[in-house]
Amino acid sequence: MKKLLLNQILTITLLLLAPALAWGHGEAHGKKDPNRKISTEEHPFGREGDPKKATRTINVDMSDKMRFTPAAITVKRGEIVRFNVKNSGKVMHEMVIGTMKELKEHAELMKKHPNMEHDEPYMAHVSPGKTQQIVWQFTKPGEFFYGCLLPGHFEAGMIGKIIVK
Ligand SMILES: [Cu+2]
Repeated sequence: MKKLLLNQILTITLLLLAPALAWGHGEAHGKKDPNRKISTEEHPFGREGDPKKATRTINVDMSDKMRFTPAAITVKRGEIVRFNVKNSGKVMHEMVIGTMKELKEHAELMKKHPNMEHDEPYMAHVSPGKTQQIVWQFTKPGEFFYGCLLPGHFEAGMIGKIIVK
């Protein structure tokens, strides 16, 4: 009798979990698609990097205190960096790499269209408790930034700096 009850509980738990698991799979589209080719598009702040050629790994943490840790990163020109972007908060966060001008424009756009779906090689939209990767090659020297462009987060200081030497 007790065993039967346990089985029922397990079945119910699995049924409740199923949509969550399916949702997790849904996130595997876009740039997470394993058959997708690496973009060759050049941006003012570099280009997408081949994960197999990554020469450095940097762990970036995002928190509900609206902060990135670390908040400043120095890389060498040409370096292919794998960013492991972790959301240790309880709300959605994202890391978007760009120039300050691009990030500001993008943040404005997000305010007008809060549910805007986007997925580019230079961004990681991360659910609470999850980790996602960005692999990026910094091809030009200069000062670039990364920000969380969810409404209010950028303004609250959720921003970091990348110096390419
Ligand atoms: Cu955020």
